[in-house]
Amino acid sequence: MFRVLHLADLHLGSRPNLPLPLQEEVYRNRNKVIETAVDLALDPGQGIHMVIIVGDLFDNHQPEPVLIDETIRHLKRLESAGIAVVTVPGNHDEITYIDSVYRREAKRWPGILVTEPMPTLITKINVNGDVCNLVSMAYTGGVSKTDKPLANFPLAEKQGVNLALFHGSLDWNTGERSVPLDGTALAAAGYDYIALGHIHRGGKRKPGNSLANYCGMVAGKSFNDPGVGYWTIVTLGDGPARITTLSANIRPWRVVDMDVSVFNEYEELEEAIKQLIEPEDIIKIRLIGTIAFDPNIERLESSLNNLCRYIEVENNTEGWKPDMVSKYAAEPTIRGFFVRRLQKQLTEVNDPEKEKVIRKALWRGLLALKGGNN
Ligand SMILES: [Mn+2]
Repeated sequence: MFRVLHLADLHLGSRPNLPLPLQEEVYRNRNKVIETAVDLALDPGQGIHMVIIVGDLFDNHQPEPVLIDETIRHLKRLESAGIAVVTVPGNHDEITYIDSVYRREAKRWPGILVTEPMPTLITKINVNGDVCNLVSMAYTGGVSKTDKPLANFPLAEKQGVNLALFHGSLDWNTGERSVPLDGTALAAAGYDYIALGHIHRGGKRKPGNSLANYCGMVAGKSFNDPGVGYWTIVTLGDGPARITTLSANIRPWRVVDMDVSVFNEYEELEEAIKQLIEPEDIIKIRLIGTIAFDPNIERLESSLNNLCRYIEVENNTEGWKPDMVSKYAAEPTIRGFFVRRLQKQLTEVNDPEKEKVIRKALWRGLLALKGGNN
């Protein structure tokens, strides 16, 4: 039996889209995720025997030299402790280029560095008394044949644990740019555990009797790519593969949807947001629902920004509250005339794109008629 820390998509060296100096601070802190991962693997309480990095360890193929040195230093700590380390290049840190970090540093890279361009039985290693048959590949532009989903997988060995590592996707019909994997062929290969990278939000799949799993990105890099916030540990060689997760205690990029339909004025909205933000937050508030007042995004952001590390507010509301619009429409005023005119257009339009434009015009027009700089 052995326990594996399954890592992928750490994207070390990714620079967050935040204002300086916060950007630099978050960048430096986020790069420490490799040190934290190695500390976890070395924690005797975890009983980890092997660490696998299934692609996109770095955010690009030429990370800054300091980051390379630090990463190698931490991976060496694993090697020194007798923990097996396997690194698979991904699509961000592609091995394809002549100046790729994995070509330049191949000689001093700790543990096993996968370089074969097509699915191959890389090696058989002894892990905590078990034979581990390792199948993997390193996507190499112009050499790896990925015009069709990969289907040519070496069959599982009869003896030992069969572990496959792919920075690719079983979900390629969703249109993502990735190394496509044929699920039927993968099921037929009969591996015990298929460790996947590439899909940052994580998720399990069941090709045949195998267990495939995207461990996901532990530490997020943006509001759109917020990370899963947990470590993935897999137990192998003792019955079917078992996955356990462990909270990484990494501050997430928080995204909160707030329905503004219940508020009657700006001050109520501002107060409600104040109640939910924490001092350590890097947070995005998405306003949804219908609205009865001008949410004034700039005013919100500037009055809330010193209550946390960073706040972004996005107006995703559908527009004005219907009862408010009806009330305006009944007025014998220019505003009433404007609303009636746009309402008429809304009943006549049958193109959804044009309808969007009219709703936007109703929104902007009413803001303008309330005065101010709109
Ligand atoms: Mn990735």
